[in-house]
Amino acid sequence: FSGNSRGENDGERLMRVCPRCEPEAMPRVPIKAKILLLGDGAVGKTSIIRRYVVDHYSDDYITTIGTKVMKKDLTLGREPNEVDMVMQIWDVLGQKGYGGVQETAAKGSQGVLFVYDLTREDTRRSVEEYWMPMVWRLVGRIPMCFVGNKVDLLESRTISLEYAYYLSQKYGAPAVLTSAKTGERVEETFRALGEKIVETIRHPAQRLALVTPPQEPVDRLIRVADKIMTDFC
Ligand code: G3D
Ligand code: MG
Repeated sequence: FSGNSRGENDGERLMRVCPRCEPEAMPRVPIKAKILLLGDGAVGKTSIIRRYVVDHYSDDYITTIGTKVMKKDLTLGREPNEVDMVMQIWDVLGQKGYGGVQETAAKGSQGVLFVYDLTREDTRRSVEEYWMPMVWRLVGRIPMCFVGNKVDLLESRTISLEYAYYLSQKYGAPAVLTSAKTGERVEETFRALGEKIVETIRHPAQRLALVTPPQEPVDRLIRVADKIMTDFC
């Protein structure tokens, strides 16, 4: 379109004539992200979520029945590129065999925290042998973060840090040592996952569900309970 004698276009002319007609800043639309916490029973998933969402830790053990969902708003990045995120955090019953409940919860998630207990080696093995294959089979390689929890119980961190480093190198994902009890690195963990999600949205990679070994046969009773809860959830 045409310029005037000053060489301005229409928009520039409008701004000069009516300086208050600046285009309004676009409202920031928050990104909604479904986050999943997965890991064996009693590794601290519920405690980590409680610490992050309500900043509270309780020694009263409450077994999660089925699935519980909590919400947390956060702002990521730095000005002027801040991004608002609404995290929908899913706390899923972490017992092997309850595959139906876990699979229902896994669908549509954008990020996952794989939690293990630093004092129980078997829970760490399960992450690679059970939880990761399950997520990859259902939703592909979504952004993830490894969380070694209960760091407050360790006398020495050396071996745990080495293992976390190994995991992060192997899978190209952050690996952190946390304590839901003291709050150490809990917030950073969720933020790191949030950043990964934003990165993935900006630079999407093709998501593929991966081929994984067959599932272990599970106890019939668990299978029945799983079926009932899956229908219920
Ligand atoms: P889960 O949701 O993964 O099953 P929970 O695990 O959050 O219910 O926690 C299981 C137990 O571990 C609880 O203790 C809880 O208090 C404890 N726990 C969770 N996180 C931490 C942590 O960071 N440090 C320590 N020291 N304990 C933690 P109980 O004794 O009730 O079984
Ligand atoms: Mg729980």
